[in-house]
Amino acid sequence: MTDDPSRSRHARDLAPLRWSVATAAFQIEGARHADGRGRSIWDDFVESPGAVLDGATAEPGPDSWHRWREDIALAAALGVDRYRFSLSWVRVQPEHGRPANRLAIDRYSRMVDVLLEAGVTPFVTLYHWDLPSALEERGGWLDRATSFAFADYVEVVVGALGDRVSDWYTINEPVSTTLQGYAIGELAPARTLLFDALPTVHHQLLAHGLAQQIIRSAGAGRVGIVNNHTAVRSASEGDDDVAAAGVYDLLHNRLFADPVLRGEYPDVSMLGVPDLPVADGDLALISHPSDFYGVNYYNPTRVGAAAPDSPIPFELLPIEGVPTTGFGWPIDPQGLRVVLDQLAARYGDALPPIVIGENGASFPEPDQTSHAIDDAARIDYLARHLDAVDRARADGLDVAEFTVWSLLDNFEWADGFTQRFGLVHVDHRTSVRTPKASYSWLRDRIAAVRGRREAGVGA
Ligand code: IFM
Repeated sequence: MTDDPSRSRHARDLAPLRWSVATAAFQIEGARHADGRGRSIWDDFVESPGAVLDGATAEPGPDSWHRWREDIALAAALGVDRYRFSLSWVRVQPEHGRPANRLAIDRYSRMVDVLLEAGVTPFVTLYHWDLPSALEERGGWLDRATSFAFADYVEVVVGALGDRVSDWYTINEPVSTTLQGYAIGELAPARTLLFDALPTVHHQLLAHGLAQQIIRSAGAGRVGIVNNHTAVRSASEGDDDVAAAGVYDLLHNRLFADPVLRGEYPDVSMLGVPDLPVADGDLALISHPSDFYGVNYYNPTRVGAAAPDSPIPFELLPIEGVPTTGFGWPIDPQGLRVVLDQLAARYGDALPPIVIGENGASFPEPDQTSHAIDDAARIDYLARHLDAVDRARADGLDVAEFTVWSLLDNFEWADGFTQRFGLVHVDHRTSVRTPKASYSWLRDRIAAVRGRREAGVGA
């Protein structure tokens, strides 16, 4: 227990940590042309030559559109409290302004029922990056109208599932959409607008606010946003590096969290861009208290001053001397603790319980296997990040849930099928699922923690 007022709770007061595993629709569903699905920016991306590293189109992959019962059985046997999955906007609303697609709604509805029957709480992500192409053609997240189109889709979903789903993430990782999707073009919609991408921050947050309002008015349970956070480290103590690290921290972390948790945007004038397109009432909606704040954490980021001719005022630098994942991301669980501490210090009482919405790692693994892959590096990664969470809770930080990304090997966006994050191996040609050693490890860990709790030993 510290004297810091933002950590006023003692570990004894915290509810037991909940366990979850996550997936996302476009990454696992495959079957892009089945059952009346419409077209999203990710269809455009995968069909653009050279955009995806291995040329994969997300099909068949896990083919969860058809094999979803296997996924639920795997989640249930793991012993998780919840399954985090996203809905495909273009399956639910293949065409904006036209009637919703009954086939998709019924299929998601069955999935919710089967999860509940299996004793696993459905935790629905309303938006995980697959914007309808028709909306992108009208400006996508640069256009305020997209926030209201999203609200229209959320009304449909909440009307269909809100009687049984009581936990909702609104928008997943708005920072990735803004920076990688609209600023530098690594992800769909592959725009390269640099700081002219910033209106997408506000329109995604407005979409979050509108969705939250709809869920609240429907009495449909608990809701919050989930963003990717990173611990930003300055390359040196020098003023230029420290200033550059501050700008990157602002862009990656504060630009999204401040309006949600503080009701205001940080000053972005140093980027030489116009103010964000905020209308009256927007910030009140965006900062309306949520039930949780979602944090996806993978790695810290080292930042230094940019070269004088660079169009951006910082440079992302490698972190030497630490192990890395298959993506080359530095492994540093202490970075997760830094993120949690920063959130507590910056937002104090305005910070609701934190839900770790994603944590996990890809490592090189074979495309085919006949046995459980011994993914010791993933076990080590997860164990060390879980230890960081346990220590944070012991120090009174209210981290309510830990979610592993991902239940399954899946389509890793621009990297296609080349990065495997799953607890369960998937043969992307046959869709056959084979649990890895990390799956058994997590199942045993969850069971052991529950066993100790039931025996009255620890939380
Ligand atoms: O696969 C992604 C996920 O869709 C969003 N968060 C990061 C993961 C790993 O890159």
